[in-house]
Amino acid sequence: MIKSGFVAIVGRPNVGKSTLLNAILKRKVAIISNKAQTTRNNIQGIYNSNNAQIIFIDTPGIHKPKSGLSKFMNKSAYASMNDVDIILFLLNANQDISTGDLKIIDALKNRSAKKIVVLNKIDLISKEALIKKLTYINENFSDIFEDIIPISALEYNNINTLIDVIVDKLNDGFKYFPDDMVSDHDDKFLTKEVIREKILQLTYDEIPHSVAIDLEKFIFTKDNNLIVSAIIIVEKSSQKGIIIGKNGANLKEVGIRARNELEKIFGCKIYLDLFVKVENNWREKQFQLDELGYTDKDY
Ligand SMILES: Nc1nc2c(ncn2[C@@H]2O[C@H](COP(=O)(O)OP(=O)(O)O)[C@@H](O)[C@H]2O)c(=O)[nH]1
Ligand SMILES: [Mg+2]
Repeated sequence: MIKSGFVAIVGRPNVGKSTLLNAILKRKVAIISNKAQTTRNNIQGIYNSNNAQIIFIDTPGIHKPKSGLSKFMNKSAYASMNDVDIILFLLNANQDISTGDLKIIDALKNRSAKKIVVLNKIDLISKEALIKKLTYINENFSDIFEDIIPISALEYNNINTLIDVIVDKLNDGFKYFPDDMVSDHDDKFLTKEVIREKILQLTYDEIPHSVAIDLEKFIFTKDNNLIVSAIIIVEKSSQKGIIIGKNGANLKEVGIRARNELEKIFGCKIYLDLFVKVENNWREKQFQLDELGYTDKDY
C-alpha cells in the first residue's frame, strides 16, 4: 500500500518555494533567483519513495498584481490551493510576518486541506531567534496550521522530517504518475526556464520582469546532441541593449551559463543560439501571454 496526494507550496515571492521543491526532488525542475516573481507558472514536481508518491505544486509568489502577467501568476497560485490534500505555507525565518503573509493566511483559512507552516532559511538566524519565531507562530496561528517545521531548503536541513510529516498526513492511495516522471512540464519548458534564470541572475530592475523566452528550435540529433535556438523577448529596445550588453558580453555570458547547466540536466552536448527581440508590452497582451504559455486554460 502506498500513500499519495497533492501538496501546494505557497507563500510570498522569494521565501524559497522553488528551492524547496528542487531540494525535495534532488533535481532542478524550477528555476531560482533572488528576484521576486521568478516563478511564473505552477510547476508540479513528483516525489517518489518506496511507500509514497507526493505531487508538489510550486507556485508563483502571491503579490500585489500590476500587469496582466502578474494577475495570471496570482490566479495560478490561488488555484493551486484548491483540490490539494496539504498546503505548505512558506515563511522566511529571517523576516517578520508581513501584511502580505497575513493576507495569504486569511485565504488559507477556509480551505479544507491540511496546512503546515514551513519556516525556511533557518540558516540565516540564531537558535534563540528561531525559538522565538516558532513560539510566536505557535501562539498566533496554531488554530490554522497543524504543524510548524523549520528548514533550510538551501542547506537541505530538516527536509526529510518535512517529507515524513507530509507522508504521515496523506491517505492510502495509488500512484498518479509513472515513477520516472519528475515534472508536469517538458524538456522545452525547463530549457526556456533555465535561459530565463541566467538572464535573471545577470540583470536588475525591470529587466527580469520584462523577459520571456520562446523556442525556435529544439532538436535532439541522431548522435544525441541537442540543438536549441531561443528568442529572448523583451518589452523595449533599451532592454534589448541591456540584455546584449557591451560588445555582446552579457548575452554571451547568459549563453555560457545556460549551456553549462543544460548540459548537466540533459547529459549531452548542447548547441545554443540566443536572439533578442522586442515585443512592445507583451505582458499586457493576451495573445502574447497565451503564446508564451502564461494562460489560464488550465483553470
Ligand atoms: N539562506 C538561504 N537562502 C535561501 C534558502 N532557500 C532559498 N533561498 C534563496 O532565496 C532566494 C529565492 O529563492 P526561490 O526558491 O527562487 O524563492 P521563491 O520565489 O519562493 O520560489 C534565492 O536567492 C535562494 O537561493 C534557504 O534555506 N536559506
Ligand atoms: Mg519560485
